[in-house]
Amino acid sequence: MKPHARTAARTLLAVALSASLALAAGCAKSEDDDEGSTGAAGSEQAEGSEQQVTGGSGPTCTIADYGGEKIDLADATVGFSQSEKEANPFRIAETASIKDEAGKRGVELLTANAQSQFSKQISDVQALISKGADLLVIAPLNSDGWDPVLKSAADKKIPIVTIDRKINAEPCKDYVSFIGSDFTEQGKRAADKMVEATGGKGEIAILLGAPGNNVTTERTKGFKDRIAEKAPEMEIVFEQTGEFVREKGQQVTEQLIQSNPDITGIYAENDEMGLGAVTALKGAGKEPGAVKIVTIDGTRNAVQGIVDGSIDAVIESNPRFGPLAFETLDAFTKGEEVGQDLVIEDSEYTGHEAEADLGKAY
Ligand code: GZL
Repeated sequence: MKPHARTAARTLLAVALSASLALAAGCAKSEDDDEGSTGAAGSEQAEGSEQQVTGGSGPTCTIADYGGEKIDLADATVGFSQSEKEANPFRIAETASIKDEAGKRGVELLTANAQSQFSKQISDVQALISKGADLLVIAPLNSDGWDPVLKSAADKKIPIVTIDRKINAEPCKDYVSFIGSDFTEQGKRAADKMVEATGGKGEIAILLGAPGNNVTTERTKGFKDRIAEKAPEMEIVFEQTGEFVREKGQQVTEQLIQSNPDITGIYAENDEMGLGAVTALKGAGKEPGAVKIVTIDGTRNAVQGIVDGSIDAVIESNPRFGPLAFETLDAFTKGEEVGQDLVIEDSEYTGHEAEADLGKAY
């Protein structure tokens, strides 16, 4: 492990940057303490696809806020904790993006994957700390239960950046900053697409994400509020968690079809569950498109489902945090003021442009 610049007082780094970043594919060498592999497939991103950042006007942090000293990112070791097993393209693309950017910048990267087990994620992060990580980037599985890690990091003044899901702790104090999507807005946009696809009438079902995190809570609230606002006649007759997993999404949809054979539409809170629903509906003899399906993520298979007519719309949840995370760490460690809460804009895929847009999906 490259000797890393250590400073007596490590600073909690706030990362946020109101700028747009072009994303580029690349390769990275990383020291995986879990997977043991090195290198990363370049995340396939459409040339010139940009990650627009909003939220720079929110509360900010500076190194002076923390009384810490600057850390030279080039000499630092970054620990990355991934939450879910990389069977889900969202997680594959997210990890690749972090590895790609670390490799491009020549930053020493340690990675760990909790395989969707929260207790393992806690021990993963503790291990990254003991292996000498100067900075931590965490994709949390759950929103609660982080106190032991926050204390260990604070004791060593190791800055934590959370990406993707939020943890219930104080930004700019317990952790540095959050970088992620507006999940409530994603739910609202999914509702708009559901109303469009169904004409605002009929009975709909929700395949809920995994419990215990803000993504599921916010995607559900955004969707329900918008349906109530725009299509009060539509009735949500079924909601059950598929835990963001394809097989579970299929199993739950099989149950749904038993109890509600004439369901009008299904809102799946991620593509993997939506694809499971497609399989279940096909198995029940339903024609593609007979049940209107709207999902969230923006994976290649789901966008292909739009092309095939089995899915009506996909709202993107952009997992490509690498360029933004490292750009903001770099900016901050140079002493620039950064925000505490970075909301990344997400695109969407619908029938007309899906085929042409397939290259942008992950
Ligand atoms: C969203 C992320 C969700 C994805 C799912 O940012 O937390 O977790 O939408 C994943 O695919 O399981």
